[in-house]
Amino acid sequence: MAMIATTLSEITGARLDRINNRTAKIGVIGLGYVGLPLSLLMSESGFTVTGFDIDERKVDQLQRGESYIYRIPHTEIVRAREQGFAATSDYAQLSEQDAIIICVPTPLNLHREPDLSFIENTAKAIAPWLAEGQIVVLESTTYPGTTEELLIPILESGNRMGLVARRADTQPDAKTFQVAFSPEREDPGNDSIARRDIPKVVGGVEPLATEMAAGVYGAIFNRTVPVSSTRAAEMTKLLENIYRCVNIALVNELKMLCLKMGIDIWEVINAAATKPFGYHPFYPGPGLGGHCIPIDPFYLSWKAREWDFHTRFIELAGEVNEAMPEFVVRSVADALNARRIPLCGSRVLVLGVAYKKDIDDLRESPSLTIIETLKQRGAEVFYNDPYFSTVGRGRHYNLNMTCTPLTDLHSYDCVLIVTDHSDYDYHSIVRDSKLVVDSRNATRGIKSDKIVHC
Ligand code: SAJ
Repeated sequence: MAMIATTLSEITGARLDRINNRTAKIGVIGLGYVGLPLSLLMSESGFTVTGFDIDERKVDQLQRGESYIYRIPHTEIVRAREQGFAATSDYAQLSEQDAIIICVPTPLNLHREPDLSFIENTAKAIAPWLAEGQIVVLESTTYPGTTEELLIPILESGNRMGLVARRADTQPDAKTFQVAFSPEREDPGNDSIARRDIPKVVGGVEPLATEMAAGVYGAIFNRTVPVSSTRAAEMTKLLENIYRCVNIALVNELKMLCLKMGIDIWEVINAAATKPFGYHPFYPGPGLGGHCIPIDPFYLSWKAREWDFHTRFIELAGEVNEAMPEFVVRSVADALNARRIPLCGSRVLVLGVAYKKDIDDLRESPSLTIIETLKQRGAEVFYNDPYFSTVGRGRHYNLNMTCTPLTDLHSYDCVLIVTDHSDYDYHSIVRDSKLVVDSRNATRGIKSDKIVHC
């Protein structure tokens, strides 16, 4: 990106130079499935990276060269440590950074409203250590306006240097820091595309912020996509995830109709997917999991109310997706009933608690809701998941379950496939079970009257 022709303070200019020649110091706050991979990529590209996290256990593990994320081998941590990466919970070290990137969670609270406490607390932790000319980038998925209405006021009011965020109308002699928003685009479990090949959207409060942020990310992503504002960048991310949420709800609804009509929705989707333009396949499932797709759309719904605007698509998609776990439980009850077995008192083995296949994350997993509902209906519920030896908290109460081995499948009245991990041998599961209810089409191609799709 062309250098912004502007009068930069000497300090800011020096930081921009270090960013562009990759000698900058980068602080990454929040070392989870977004912040840690980002830190490793940044280290690899030459920056000196310091990871910040409030969880001392994570910091200690990283300092020892250990990984706590299934898909990140400890060898990558060791290599980053050799490249100068360090983890700490001493936020005073933020003052030494040229750029500070915030990768903290943005969940919903119990009333399904945005919980911005992680961003708020992180902003308060940064403010006292803020230094002139730094670029602060928020990556956490949130509603348009968060960066400029929540993050910046806390940084401006809490810093000790009288610094203000640089805006288009900032006085030339003001002591400033820069702020941008840049959404993360992680797809856990998807190794089909290298992280550096995923274009990175960047939106600054003003052009210098966009340039500095693009300079940082340009070192690790093959393409940065500058947009005109932080709000445009915040909304870009929400559009991406709302698009998924609405289209998944669409196929979930069509699946329920096709089951009544005796049409194989999976065959229909695969046939539609042969269209080389204007169509992208989504697949029905037991409900939406993960800490993004089921949550992000409601950040926008909540914000839209400020304009008395009702986001009907988002609400309807939410209703359809949230009803899927109940639909799965009803399907199990109907399948057992057809075999003269009441759900109450039946033995049901749930395959998969992760929110999607081949990953070790069960946040918002529909499996947890399905297990709780089956228990509430009186079933004796067991689970198996190669990624989880135990399951503690469910959606509403502690499940306190231990992974059941995949043996004696015939001892269960029903084996319910909720997460279609690749590790499973579906042929032997069907062979050894009395009844298989399949919510993922994992048994496709297997002919058996023991299989019920839902
Ligand atoms: N799901 C379906 N049918 C589908 C696709 C997904 O039922 O056709 C379900 C999954 O089983 C899962 C949930 O939806 O329970 C979410 O899956 P996901 O892969 O859409 O979402 P995440 O949270 O694992 O990752 C997504 C990213 N995924 C993809 O783009 C494929 C991306 O949307 C975001 O970068 C990321 O969330 C994020 O962090 O926002």
